[in-house]
Amino acid sequence: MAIETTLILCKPDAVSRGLVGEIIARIERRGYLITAMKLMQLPGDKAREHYGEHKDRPFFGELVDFITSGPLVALAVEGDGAVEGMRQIIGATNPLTAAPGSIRADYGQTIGRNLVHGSDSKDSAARELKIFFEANEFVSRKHDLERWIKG
Ligand code: D4T
Repeated sequence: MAIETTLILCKPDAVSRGLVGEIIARIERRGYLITAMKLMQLPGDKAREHYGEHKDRPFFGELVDFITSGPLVALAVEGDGAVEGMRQIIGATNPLTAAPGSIRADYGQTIGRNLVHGSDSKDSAARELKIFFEANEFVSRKHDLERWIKG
């Protein structure tokens, strides 16, 4: 068992379309535990830091403009294999190739408006969580973890 914490963002299109509840419901139904949650408008410097790995890609400017264009909801999500598990729930980057039943397949149309972000590795998760949350903003879900996941 590898308990991991990953960063999930309900991007501005998800907030604007009223899909935050739907996304959170899917996270909770899987049994993952939310350990931090924040509704915020992301400042440009944090957006550039978050998407730093894409800084030389042609779509970098659009990416930063979009993620800062309106409020988003940031979540820290904990569970057994949560990094990979959340990528599964979210689906492939392009909604056209995302697995049926994933969030992007069910609600997305285009690659640039794909509703949700999930960290792609444990290292990315550790880096990204620090951009969105201070250490004192996490709660312990130890008892829920023991009840529902560790058994
Ligand atoms: P995020 O990071 O938003 O969870 O998406 P992915 O992990 O699934 O995909 P990514 O890092 O490769 O891309 C980040 C972000 O850039 C947008 N994008 C991507 C785009 O607008 N055009 C493109 O060609 C690609 C590859 C979509 C997600």
